[in-house]
Amino acid sequence: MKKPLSLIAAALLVGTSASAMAQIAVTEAWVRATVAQQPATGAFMRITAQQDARLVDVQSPIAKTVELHEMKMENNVMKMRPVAGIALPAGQAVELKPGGYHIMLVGLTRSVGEGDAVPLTLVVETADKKRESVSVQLKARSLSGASAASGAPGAASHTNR
Ligand SMILES: [Cu+2]
Repeated sequence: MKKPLSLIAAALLVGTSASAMAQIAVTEAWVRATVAQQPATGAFMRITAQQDARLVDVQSPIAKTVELHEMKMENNVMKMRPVAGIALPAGQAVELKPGGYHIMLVGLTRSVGEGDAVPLTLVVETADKKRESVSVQLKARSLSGASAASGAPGAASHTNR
């Protein structure tokens, strides 16, 4: 899923009119703080695109790979699987949250303490296949601080590799 940043920059340069931009708004972005040696963690946020778009890739300097995941109940078991992209319908807030779609930071290169700011780059593709990247700062919250919102058995089931 990794794309060299230089390619993205090039795509942005040749992108013609500003109206073709997806104009992404990201709010309530946070990442789950980790405990020692934890290899992966989840990132969550609310994304609103002004035009139909898809979140197709994510990068972070603190993770070797970043995956898009979907979590849902199947036969009473909460399952998580990678997805190729997440649809961002125009003008509609899409929530990435525990128990639903989320961003998975895999192969953490450092631990994430509560209150840390973690940089993330979202790569979004518009309907006309133009890509743009959006920089986001995630605020690290502890498990308890996140109140495990939807009661997802979250972190424990994030071991599918
Ligand atoms: Cu996950």
